[in-house]
Amino acid sequence: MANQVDLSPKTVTKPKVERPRLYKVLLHNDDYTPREFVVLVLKVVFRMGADASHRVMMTAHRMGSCVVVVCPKDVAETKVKEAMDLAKEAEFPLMFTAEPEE
Ligand code: TYC
Repeated sequence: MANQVDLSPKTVTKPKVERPRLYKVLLHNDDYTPREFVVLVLKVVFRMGADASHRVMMTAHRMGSCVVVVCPKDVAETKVKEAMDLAKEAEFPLMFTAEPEE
């Protein structure tokens, strides 16, 4: 009969809420870029304060690299490009990369 149509859902859909993967921006050491320039880039591009930018620069200097920030992929890639553009313009080999967080 028309009034006995089973209208109950036939499937159960599990909500799949996946967080967008975060990316880390890494600063890499080199032998040529002046320390003051690295600090300037960290301040201007990553809006870091004097103490934090100096600490991150020194960590990269001593350890070879340092995580600058963890953020969504598009932000990470934009920051890397802005920082590398400044370095290229100043003709320093300073390197930033972005990679997915584990
Ligand atoms: N090692 C550079 C020097 O001695 C300074 C430097 C620090 C360069 C950190 C890059 O990511 C870097 N002039």
